[in-house]
Amino acid sequence: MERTYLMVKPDGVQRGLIGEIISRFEAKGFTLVAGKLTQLSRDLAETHYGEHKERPFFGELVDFITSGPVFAMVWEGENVIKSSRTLVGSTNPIEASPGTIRGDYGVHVGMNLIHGSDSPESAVREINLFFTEDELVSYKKTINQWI
Ligand code: IDP
Repeated sequence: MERTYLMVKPDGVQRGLIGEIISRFEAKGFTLVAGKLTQLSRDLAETHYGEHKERPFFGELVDFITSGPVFAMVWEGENVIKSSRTLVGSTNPIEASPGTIRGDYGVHVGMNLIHGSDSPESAVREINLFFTEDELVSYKKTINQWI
């Protein structure tokens, strides 16, 4: 079963949207494997967003993501990587469809509420960056046969 890394960003935590965001992935039928409230160090933030190192917004992005606690999560399910990106919506909330998290709650591209892994390789890398193996809980939900 596929796993992905999702993270409620500091704006989502401050706005009290952790519960709402978790509800959307639960309602979709995905399974929560791990979750924790944590404050990112600059080092961890720079590693996580390493692919954007040369972009003009990199400094602003690292400042923002380290500006308050985030809620880090691992979710499991069929095609969860692609499917969760659909639930999250386009990077820029202006372009994100209504019904998506960014479309419903986001205003600014720099504060777009949530991060979601964009490929199987990123998912493995990001899960290992934020969680140890013993923090990942494997279990079966009997409802899964109906999803
Ligand atoms: P994604 O989060 O939808 O996968 P990426 O292109 O990987 O989008 O960009 C990572 C994050 O960098 C975005 O979620 C957003 O917070 C931030 N970002 C992207 N473009 C800009 C920009 O032009 N200004 C400020 N921040 C940006």
